[in-house]
Amino acid sequence: MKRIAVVNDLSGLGRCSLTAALPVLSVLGTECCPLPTAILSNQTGYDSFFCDDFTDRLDDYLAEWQKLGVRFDGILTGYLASEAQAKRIEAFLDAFQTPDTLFVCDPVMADDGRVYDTYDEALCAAVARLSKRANVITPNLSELSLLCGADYHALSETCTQGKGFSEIAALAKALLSETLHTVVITGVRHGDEISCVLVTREGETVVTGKRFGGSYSGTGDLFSAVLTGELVRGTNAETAVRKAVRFLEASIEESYRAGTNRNDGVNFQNHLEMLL
Ligand code: PXL
Repeated sequence: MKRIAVVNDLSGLGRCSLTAALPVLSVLGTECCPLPTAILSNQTGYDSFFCDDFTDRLDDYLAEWQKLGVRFDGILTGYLASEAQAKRIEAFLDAFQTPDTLFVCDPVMADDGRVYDTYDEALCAAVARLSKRANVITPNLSELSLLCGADYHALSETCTQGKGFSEIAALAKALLSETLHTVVITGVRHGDEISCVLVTREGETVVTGKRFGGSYSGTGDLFSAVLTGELVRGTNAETAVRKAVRFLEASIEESYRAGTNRNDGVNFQNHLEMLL
């Protein structure tokens, strides 16, 4: 069975990070091995939360994994708490990333053109370093702009009019390297639709779904988990992205109709069978 290390936090409420990755990767027939970065009572979008940062425990945790000689077919990283934590994750990659490992980095930093309050310049620089050693990255439009030094507002304006895809694809293409072979720009909104732009060495593909309501907690984590599980199993990138988009579309539609609070995440559980 393929084994995937997921570097992310465990949030009791919010259906995001590890509580999103675990069921998705399991349904996809892969073993999800959490490397927990923090334990939270609930994700940070709620008015208040308890957070136990796990950074200081990571070295001991990883020492045991090294003793066991464990190998991973895939590594997926998401939200990071601090630059110090990012440095430990880089050390984890130094020890566990091999030429046979697929490293998927969700370069979480920003949304709607705004860098998250908890992300300072040093942490954003660390995320950019992680992105450079990844094989696959899944930035949203704000994160793509940061990684490319592009103007988010101009880019988002062209997208709103539904004609910005070639511009986005050109930016993503410039990021491709010997290591980085796939960029998926997620959540590009235009009218009542939302698209993902997939850019590989072979070319670009736009996958579009219907948009329901605003943004919900955890959708990026569900997306990156589906993508990672499928790619590690050998599915081609376009099929993997289409599967992820359809799964998210169904989960978000159900949540929208049920009036689910955005902080509680989406009702993905009834749609896991789409991934079987
Ligand atoms: O997936 C988003 C996410 C993950 N982890 C934590 C968060 C959030 C979103 O706000 O707060 C702790």
